[in-house]
Amino acid sequence: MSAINSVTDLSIEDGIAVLTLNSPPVNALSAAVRDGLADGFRSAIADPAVNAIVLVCEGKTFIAGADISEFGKKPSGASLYDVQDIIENCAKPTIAAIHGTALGGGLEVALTCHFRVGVPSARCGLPEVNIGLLPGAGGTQRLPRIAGAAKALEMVTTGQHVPAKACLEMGLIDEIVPEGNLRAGAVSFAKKVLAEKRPLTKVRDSDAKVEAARGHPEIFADYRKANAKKFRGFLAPEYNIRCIEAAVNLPFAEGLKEERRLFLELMNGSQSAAQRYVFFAERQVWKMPDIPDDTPTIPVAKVGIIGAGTMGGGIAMNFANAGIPVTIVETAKDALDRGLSVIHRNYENTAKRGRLTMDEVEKRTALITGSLTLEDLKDCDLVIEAVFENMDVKKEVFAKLDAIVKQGAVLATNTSALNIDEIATATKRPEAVIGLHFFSPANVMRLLEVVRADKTSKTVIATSMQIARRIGKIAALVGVCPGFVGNRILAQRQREAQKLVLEGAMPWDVDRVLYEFGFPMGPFAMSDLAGLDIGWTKEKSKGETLRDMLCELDRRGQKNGKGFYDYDENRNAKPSPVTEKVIEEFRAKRGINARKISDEEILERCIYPMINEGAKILEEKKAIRASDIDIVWINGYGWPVYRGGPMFYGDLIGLARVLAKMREWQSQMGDVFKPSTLLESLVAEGKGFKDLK
Ligand code: T1G
Repeated sequence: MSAINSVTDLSIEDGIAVLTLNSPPVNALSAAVRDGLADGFRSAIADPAVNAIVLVCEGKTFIAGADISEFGKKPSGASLYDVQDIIENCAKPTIAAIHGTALGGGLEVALTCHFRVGVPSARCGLPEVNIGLLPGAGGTQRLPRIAGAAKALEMVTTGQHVPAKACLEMGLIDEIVPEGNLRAGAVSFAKKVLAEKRPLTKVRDSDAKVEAARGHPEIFADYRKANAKKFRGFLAPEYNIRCIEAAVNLPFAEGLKEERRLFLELMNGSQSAAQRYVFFAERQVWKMPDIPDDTPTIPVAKVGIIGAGTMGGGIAMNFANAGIPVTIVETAKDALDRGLSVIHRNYENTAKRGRLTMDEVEKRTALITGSLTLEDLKDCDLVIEAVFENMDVKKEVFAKLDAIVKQGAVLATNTSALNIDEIATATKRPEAVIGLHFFSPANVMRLLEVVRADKTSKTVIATSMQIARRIGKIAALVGVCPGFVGNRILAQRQREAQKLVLEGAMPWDVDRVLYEFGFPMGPFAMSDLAGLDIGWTKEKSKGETLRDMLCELDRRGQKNGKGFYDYDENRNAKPSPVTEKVIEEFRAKRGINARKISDEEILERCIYPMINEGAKILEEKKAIRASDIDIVWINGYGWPVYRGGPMFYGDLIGLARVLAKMREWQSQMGDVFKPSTLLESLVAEGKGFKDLK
């Protein structure tokens, strides 16, 4: 075994050269790895004792793509294209031996080898679209030549990781070798190739599958149409489609040029910058500076949930989905039965959509037990309270839990707004109390706000973050304050959206601007979906808000076909002349002269106070880092990932502009627009949130 460089070794066994990469954590194509590949292959090619070359990786995975952390930096080392040319023009058989995930540039390197073998657990994919890019090293030209245009379209626009078996079926992998025996399996495959004198075909020269799609533009037109809603606002999916079109309609070299052109456009654009930022932010969010990685955690083998309502039921499903038995407690049998039947129905619907087998449905529902007594939670490791949002009720529940549940358990509340420090005072073990704020529907929404209270122990925090990962959530650790991070920032947008309507805009104007910005829905359409009468009663209504007036006119939202919008039988919304009249009367009663409000002002008035509030959250240390706030908004509130989140967006447009606008509005409309001190100091130093340590 000889070292080619710090991350690459070369050994020769019976005439087979084995080039081994070892660059943790994921053998990404860093400069060192590219240099190692170039020099390693050159050396093996030049060595007369070598008849074939196997490329294999140490660690948990084959090459998982280009090194994303190098993007935007001055390139160094061998270029990926040069490495690929060396491999592809090798006259000796080359075999890529795949384990873990061959992704992006990693699969593109493997596609320049003559053959690919993999272990059964291996997966292959071109997930560049998930970071706003496309496979920029020939992947969009070589993949369709193996998998065909339709499969290639699907892989490059979804970024899916395709299991080895399916890769074998589509010809992406030539042989599956025994799990745990990759190296030996690849070497014997190489010997077989030599013994059988198999032809050394370059993927780039295999045109049959792309020719089959030539003259069938409907493949692309239908695909665009079928995915228009899903790809709305994103540039990368369309650019990936154009590359596959180029592969079908152009000679390889032309297609490669077109791929390069489109790749550079995306690479230099703000969408990919945002999505790459989010890639790393989703990994950073788990890191808690004052909670060491070796902090002891509590093993969670049994979970209790109090309240079988919408939230309680959804929360229970998360644990059952992860194979953790759950006991769900209600105060009354009918409420319990209702809650359990909703859970059952949800699972059945998922099975109907083919995403679960009935066997899995049975397994999961069997893990959920209903109960009418809190005593049944005494030996739970984690108890999550999801009862009515009332402080007295919460404190009463926690006092009972404190008396019943074993010492050492985590006592969590799903409150979305109440003060958890105060809830904890109802127990003699405030160090065991924490907030686990799920988002509705709790079994679907990925986000979990883990809310540390003043006395919450590090073990309870570490355990909560660990359990969050186990149930497939992305968790952000936040501090206790009204609305925590997500709802606190949401309140800023909602307030301004309401005010803009009083000042002259219509609800559908505000919704359109935010929809075009990339949110799945605007605040008024969202209110109609949730129901305008949540927490509203005729008796208590004072007709002081628009919502009051609409509810008094029996406009309850989508559920009765009228709210801010009017809805047809298919729930399609259209602006309502009734609402328009209500708003004009509302303004007239308050002596407000409506004014024309531009889309730009609507957007800025809704977004800038959110950024300012995010800055306040950081200065109050209610969030660890700015990117955590972005993760909360992308995963919990529909902020478009290709805009990176409110804090990233603030840096993108320039904090000076945000501050200037906040000061202008403060002078016109008062201290609700008071700039955060942090925002002022960052602007004064010419810095952004990205510069915060
Ligand atoms: N570049 C740099 N760092 C990477 C990386 C990459 N491609 N992939 C992972 N990491 C880091 C990550 O930040 C984390 O660091 C650690 O590795 C473990 O990752 C020319 C342009 C491979 C499925 O998009 O999907 O090729 O936080 O926590 O859950 O066409 O990582 O520990 O400091 O995610 O086991 C295309 C991205 C690149 C794949 C493993 N490739 N990676 O998941 O671990 S663009 C990708 C993943 C490209 C070419 C183009 C996953 C994984 P830290 P992890 P994991």
